Amino acid sequence: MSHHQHAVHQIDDGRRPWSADEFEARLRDKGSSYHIHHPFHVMMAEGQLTQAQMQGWVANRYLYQTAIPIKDAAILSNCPDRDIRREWIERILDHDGRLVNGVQEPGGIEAWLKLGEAVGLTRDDVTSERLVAPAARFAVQAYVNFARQQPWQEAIASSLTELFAPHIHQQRLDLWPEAYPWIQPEGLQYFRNRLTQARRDVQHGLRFTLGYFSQTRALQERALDILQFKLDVLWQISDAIEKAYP
Ligand code: AHQ
Repeated sequence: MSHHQHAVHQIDDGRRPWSADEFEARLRDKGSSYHIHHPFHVMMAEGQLTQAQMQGWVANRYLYQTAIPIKDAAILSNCPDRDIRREWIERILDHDGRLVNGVQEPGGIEAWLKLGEAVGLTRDDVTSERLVAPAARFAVQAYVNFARQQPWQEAIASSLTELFAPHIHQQRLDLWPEAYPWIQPEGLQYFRNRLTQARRDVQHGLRFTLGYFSQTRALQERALDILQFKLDVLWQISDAIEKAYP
């Protein structure tokens, strides 16, 4: 081992990085603080939300959805690696919609507005952001600023809450038709789209994170802290909605 490599390990007091399997298991263990376990989401899954609470959730989460392309563009602007940019740009197009053979796809943000109409909100109720709670806005902004200010590798790691997202999207698709028969079924298309998009996103994000952050134990622990930060962002959004719509 060259002197330099030895020096790096000394900075990490010589602790060996975890194996890729152990590192991935520790990332996945953080799923216990995913917002699917937040009381508001538990009430949602149990069919206990009123229409006002569901409308509040859709209107507040709109802010998060519109922030995703901004967040992902911030990562692109910080990333010098063309191959990674080629993959990452797909996330923006998922939300803004692709032009396919001259036909403009609506995209995820439009699908979210359709969800708003499906729960009885007008487009203006949602796009005006007048139903957005201050703390939800602050949590979303914290995520966008993280992607702007932190190294692009860290912003990629922060997207890994999507390890747990397919489950929550599937849960809505399974439960809402019976729990919330008043919600127009076409509004659920957003969740159907995310089942495949989140899985594709995670394959890329997880592969990158397991590689880059496994250089040292300290980097692996940093990745866990980054994931916890993003879990806290999502948890805080649910806190804000729960407080605004008791
Ligand atoms: O609809 C969601 C979405 O487009 C994204 C992008 C991704 C990211 O880059 O952080 N995270 C994410 C999530 C979406 N939906 C959330 C939900 O509960 O509906 C889950 C959320 C995530 O798990 O981070």
